[in-house]
Amino acid sequence: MMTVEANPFAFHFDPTSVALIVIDMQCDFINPGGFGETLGNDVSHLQRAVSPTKDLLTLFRHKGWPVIHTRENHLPDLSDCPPAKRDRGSPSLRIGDDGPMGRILIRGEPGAKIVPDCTPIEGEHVIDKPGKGAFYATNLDKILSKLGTKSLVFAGVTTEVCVQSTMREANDRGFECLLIEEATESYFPEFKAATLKMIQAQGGIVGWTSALANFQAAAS
Ligand code: TIU
Repeated sequence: MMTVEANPFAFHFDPTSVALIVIDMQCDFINPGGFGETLGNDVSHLQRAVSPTKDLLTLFRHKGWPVIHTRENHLPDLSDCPPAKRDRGSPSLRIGDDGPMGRILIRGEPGAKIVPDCTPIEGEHVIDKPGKGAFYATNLDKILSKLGTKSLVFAGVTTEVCVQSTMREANDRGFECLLIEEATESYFPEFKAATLKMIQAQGGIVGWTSALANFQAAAS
């Protein structure tokens, strides 16, 4: 077992049953001109998560531990996009509209791709998902079961939307979940801070958080 100095207390994991899940590190959320910006967000906040996520990827690849990437997107005909999602609010462009990085949040378009620093490599799993949580309408549960995963290390964006939705469901499904604090960001710094606190509260009600350096120290 390996032990990470974490919050609210130490996180123990077996290196034979750990996996990294990197949530939605896509141009549509992180770069100007994508889905995130159409919603009125300042996307520059998310850039901070890129380098720490790259460091985590490097560590897992070096160790030979499994890596799963997710991408939020929709089929070109929008058949997997609930009208309630596309029609909500007054974004500058809606899902499926043409934008500077191709059609907004559509599979295969430049905006839906993972940012270059976090690009998946051969052998890593890539899951396309229509929802915020990564278990809904995907084969994530089958992948994790095949891998024999028990502990999930989380990185990605945004902290309180797709990362938290996925982490909460993973916790319900019996996984021990650790979110790496520097490797996640929100458009709203106060929402990131609140999410970390929510995870840590009540004796780790849905998991743990830790600094990247603490995870790196434990894994070395
Ligand atoms: N809007 C926002 O904060 N997030 C999303 O829509 N998707 C993800 O978090 N990936």
